[in-house]
Amino acid sequence: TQAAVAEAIHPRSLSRFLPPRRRNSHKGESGRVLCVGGDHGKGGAVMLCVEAALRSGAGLVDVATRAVHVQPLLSQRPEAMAHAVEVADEVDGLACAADVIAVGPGLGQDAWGRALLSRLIDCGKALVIDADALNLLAASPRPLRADSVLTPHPGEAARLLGNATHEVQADRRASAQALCERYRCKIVLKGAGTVVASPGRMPVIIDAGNPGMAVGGMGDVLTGVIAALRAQGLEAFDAACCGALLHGAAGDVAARDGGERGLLPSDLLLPLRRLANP
Ligand code: NPW
Ligand code: AMP
Ligand code: MG
Repeated sequence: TQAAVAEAIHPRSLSRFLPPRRRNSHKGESGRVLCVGGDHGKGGAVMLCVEAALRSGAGLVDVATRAVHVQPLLSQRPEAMAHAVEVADEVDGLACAADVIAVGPGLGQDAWGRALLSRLIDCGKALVIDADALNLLAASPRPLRADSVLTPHPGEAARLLGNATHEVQADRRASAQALCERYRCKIVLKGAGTVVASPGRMPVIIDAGNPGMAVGGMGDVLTGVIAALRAQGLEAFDAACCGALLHGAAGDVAARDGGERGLLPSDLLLPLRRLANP
């Protein structure tokens, strides 16, 4: 079957996806990303997503989050444009202005997150869907744009497939293929040996990353990276492959510098910048 074969890609391939910027390039050309998430108690997740999008080269980054997170976010990262969104329809104008929307980090699964996700799917923009947005989607599936990128870890993949984490892990390539057939979009199945899959295509295995990356917030960084690459014009499958490669390679640089144990998602931010300029 198709799931039996796959192509492995290595950080050497980054230059294939990431040409130098044009000399007279402007921020509009690098795209506008909107990051949506950060319910009460989970503001850090959307913040990591924002920082990763900026360090991966997005031209402009907006964030829609709970009011309580706006001030801390701006004092940490003034380059971000932070908007308090307590009522879901307040996100519409931001969604209209965006080239790509990253939704899910810290979104929660209550009425707030559910209403936001629903409006963002309706707005018809390119989406990168992660974390709680995947859990909400698993609970009530919706048709998605074919160029949407879903970034489940094995636990989220199991919820999306209606099986158990150990079944996902027993055949990761087949699980990624099953997800793209069910949801008709691009899948990044995370974990050691990340699998990137798209309907009718040979899956790609990412030859980068390390067990130091098994720490809360690491996936929230990946979401921002992929969204930034989409905003810079990479098509969805390329953005998914290149994003997972950049993220894994940044994790490897950070682990070489200071070891795997105690590695933090924010340690990836500067290596990301370096690797995004191959
Ligand atoms: P098990 O137990 O093996 O069946 P959840 P979350 C599985 C936000 N965050 N290999 C494993 O399942 C996120 O953005 C906020 C195998 C595990 O118990 C989300 O919105 C942070 N299994 C929200 O929190 C930092 C694996 O999944 C279960 C696996 C909840 O996200 C943290 C855990 O997953 C966090 O990012 C692997 N490689 N990886 C912040 N600073 O604000 C995962 N599993 O229950 O979906 O919870 O991923 O923590
Ligand atoms: P999340 O569970 O959403 O925070 O995502 C974790 C991120 O770290 C994903 O990009 C995983 O691929 C990566 N990661 C976690 N554990 C490992 C591992 N053992 N080897 C390589 N990458 C990992
Ligand atoms: Mg996650």
